[in-house]
Amino acid sequence: MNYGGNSLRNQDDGSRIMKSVLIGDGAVGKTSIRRNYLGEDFIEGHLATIGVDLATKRVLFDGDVVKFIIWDLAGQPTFEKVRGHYYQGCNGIVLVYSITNRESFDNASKWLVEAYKNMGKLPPTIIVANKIDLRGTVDNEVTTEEGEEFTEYFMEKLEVPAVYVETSAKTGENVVGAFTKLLRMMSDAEEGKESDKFIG
Ligand code: G3D
Ligand code: MG
Repeated sequence: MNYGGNSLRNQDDGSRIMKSVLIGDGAVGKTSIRRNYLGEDFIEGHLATIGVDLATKRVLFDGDVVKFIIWDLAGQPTFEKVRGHYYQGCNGIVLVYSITNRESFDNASKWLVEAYKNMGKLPPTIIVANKIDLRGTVDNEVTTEEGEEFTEYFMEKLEVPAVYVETSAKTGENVVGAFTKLLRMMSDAEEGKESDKFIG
């Protein structure tokens, strides 16, 4: 079975397909971010047996219509085995934690290691610090500096293009900006691969 991959083309209309996967602890806002980004007009499905949501939408990117697929993985450890499958063929990763939940930040590296184990070399990744509308309302919140430092460390350690972004799925702040950055990185990575073919 083919769940997607690089340089995929939609069989219906030839448009590009980009596939990303949302990871992170439960309740950090993964589903909210995805819904906020995709708006009302998206197709969603749920694979109850393995706890995976799938949403897809045609988005305009670089003047091109792109079929953007977002897998939203359930955080339950019981699903760990089946989850591996959904990393395959992803062109981008969205790792989410909540600035109001330090544990979700501490677990961020575990999520990336899981992705790394399943994918080998990681595709472009955005590290999303969500719930910034709640800044200043909780003790021990995760700071911007910590998020940036983690992103730097991870980029060097796993040699992956990554950016740090702060969002609020509640107010919608920077949600579109975050996905636009990811699409840009995904597209650049794909073009890099294409041009490698000609150089090599
Ligand atoms: P998940 O998919 O990662 O498990 P959800 O997380 O998207 O289901 O969100 C978990 C809860 O956090 C939800 O609240 C949701 O409304 C809230 N939430 C998500 N993003 C934000 C945000 O940016 N700011 C604030 N203040 N809340 C957010 P409920 O109460 O429905 O469980
Ligand atoms: Mg969810």
